[in-house]
Amino acid sequence: MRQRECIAMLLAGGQGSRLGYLTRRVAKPALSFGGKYRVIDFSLSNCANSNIDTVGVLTQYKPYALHSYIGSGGAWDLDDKFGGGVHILPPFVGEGGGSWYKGTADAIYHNIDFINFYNPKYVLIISGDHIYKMNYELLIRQHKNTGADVTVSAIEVAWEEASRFGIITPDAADRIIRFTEKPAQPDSNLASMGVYVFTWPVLKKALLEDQENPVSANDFGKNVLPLLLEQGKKLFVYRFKDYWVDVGTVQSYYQASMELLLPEPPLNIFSPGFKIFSNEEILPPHYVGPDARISNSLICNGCTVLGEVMNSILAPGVYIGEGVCVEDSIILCNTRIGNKSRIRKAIIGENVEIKANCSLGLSTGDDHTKSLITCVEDNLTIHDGALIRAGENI
Ligand code: ADQ
Ligand code: ADP
Repeated sequence: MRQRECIAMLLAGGQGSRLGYLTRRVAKPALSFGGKYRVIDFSLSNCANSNIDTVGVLTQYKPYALHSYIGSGGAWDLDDKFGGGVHILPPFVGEGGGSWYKGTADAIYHNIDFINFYNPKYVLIISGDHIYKMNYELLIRQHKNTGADVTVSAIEVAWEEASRFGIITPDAADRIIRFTEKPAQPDSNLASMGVYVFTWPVLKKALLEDQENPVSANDFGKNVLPLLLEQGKKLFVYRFKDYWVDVGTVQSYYQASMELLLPEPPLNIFSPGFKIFSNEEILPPHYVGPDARISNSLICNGCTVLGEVMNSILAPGVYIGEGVCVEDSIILCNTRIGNKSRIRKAIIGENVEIKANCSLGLSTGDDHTKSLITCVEDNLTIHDGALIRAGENI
């Protein structure tokens, strides 16, 4: 019997276009984070840690890296042992050929059969774009206790950020009165995290009605939640109090990464209780050479450090040559930095080869360039002695 009380649908199809150079080759959920992880690890691990054993992963933009990374789901303890597991749900191909999903609700609509197969009472909708540790059991418990049709997980954000999110106006009992997707003039700073629990029959009916509206963008925030409010359905807020970030821009990706290096990081990846799992390749231990100097950094397996690394994150398989100085930077998988190159405040993509004597991200002295982040796209080769200024993207 495949019936489940609650299954999760993980939206992993967005490009994350504001991440520019970082997501040109992979979808945002497949982007490396914290050296050892990919962004999607956080949502998949949250499922495993919340006893949700059945997850449908909806892919769309550049899905191949994501598909091979997820594999059978075993890395997150989500394989098919008890009839659950991670199921990759590629875009729907109809009689007229394939097409892109319109919005998030369209993506779920095309997978109604998948959800019906498990005949759940509740469906948890989550996104593969967020860095957070969350026990979804608490959210689902509140959903049951309030008898809600939908519970929207939310967090207070800085007022100046509020127009990037779906904004909730609750009443005194935290029932949602109004939901506005990315309002120009927000009247509240309570932001939807894009994490919802729906009572399945309510969701199914709403998805079908939403498809009948020819002007709908078929999006949860823009269309489905406002539709349910209009119909007088019970929508409640679940207030999440912990660390949560949508790494939507280069700046927020850089900042969230660097926060891992603080003496008391707001997201603790070292806590044993609530583990974040990842499907890391098996690699040899990292090697630190005789003249190497490393401080306040995360160094993953398979790295070789012969030079100096300060306040930086090295993903698996990175090579740092002799006399190199890397500072305040994030270096992604299998990238090589040749002898005597200097790197400051940069995000260097995967499989990049920076030859010897290069200079990247060094400021020209004036304060303006000092704060800029330099990005290098995946798979590039940068020739001997190249000079790439702070804030340049290549
Ligand atoms: P956005 O992040 O702008 O806002 P959206 O671009 O719709 O929402 O993406 C939501 C998630 O779904 C992302 O993980 C994305 O990768 C994925 N996705 C988008 N379209 C998809 C598709 N067709 N198939 C599969 N996956 C898809 C949303 C909410 C806001 C809320 C923020 C919080 O709409 O109300 O405040 O998330 O980050
Ligand atoms: P950002 O987070 O920077 O706004 P997104 O990747 O979330 O960018 O893009 C917004 C929406 O557009 C998402 O729903 C995403 O899936 C969708 N999208 C991205 N690229 C395409 C594409 N080439 N065709 C159709 N939809 C796309």
